[in-house]
Amino acid sequence: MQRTLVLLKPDCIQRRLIGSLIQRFEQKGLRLVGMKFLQPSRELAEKHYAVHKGKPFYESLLTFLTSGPAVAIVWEGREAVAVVREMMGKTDGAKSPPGTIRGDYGISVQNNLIHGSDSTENAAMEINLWFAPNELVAYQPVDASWIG
Ligand code: IDP
Ligand code: MG
Repeated sequence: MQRTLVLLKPDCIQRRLIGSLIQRFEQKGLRLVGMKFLQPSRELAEKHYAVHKGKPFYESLLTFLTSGPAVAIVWEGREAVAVVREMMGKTDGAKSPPGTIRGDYGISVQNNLIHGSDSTENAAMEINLWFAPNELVAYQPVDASWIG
C-alpha cells in the first residue's frame, strides 16, 4: 500500500470544487488517511515547492498557494502515487485530456486546482511536512478486500 499527499489548492476552494474532487478519489477506491483545511503559510509553501526555487514562476506560485485556504489530504491505496497523478492530468489544464481533474476543471498552468506527490520518496517527505503523525488515522475499511 502506498500513501500520497494531495493538496486542493486555493483555486479549488474558491471555486467550491472540494467535494467534486474528493468524490473522484473516494470512488476510485483510495482510502482517506488524513485531511485538514488550513491557510498555508509562506514558510510551508516554500518548503513544499523548494524544488522549484529559482524558476520564473516560483514567486507567483508561492503567492498563489498562500492566497487562501487549502485542503491537505493523505490518500492510501495500491499504486496511490501513480493513480493520483494519472487522475490529475498534466500540469497545464489546457493540455490535460477530458476525464482528468485538470482537464475537466481548468485551462490555467498555475491555477491547476491540485497537487499530488510525484514519487513515493516525495510523498513521504510531503506527508511529513503537512501532517503530524497523530493526524494520520490507520483503520481497516470494511470493503478493503473488494477494493484491492
Ligand atoms: P505538477 O503540479 O504537475 O507536478 P510542477 O512542474 O511540479 O507541476 O509545478 C508545480 C506547480 O507550479 C504546478 O502545479 C503549477 O501550479 C505551477 N507551475 C508549473 N509550471 C508553471 C509555469 O510554467 N507557469 C506558471 N506556473 C507553473
Ligand atoms: Mg510537481
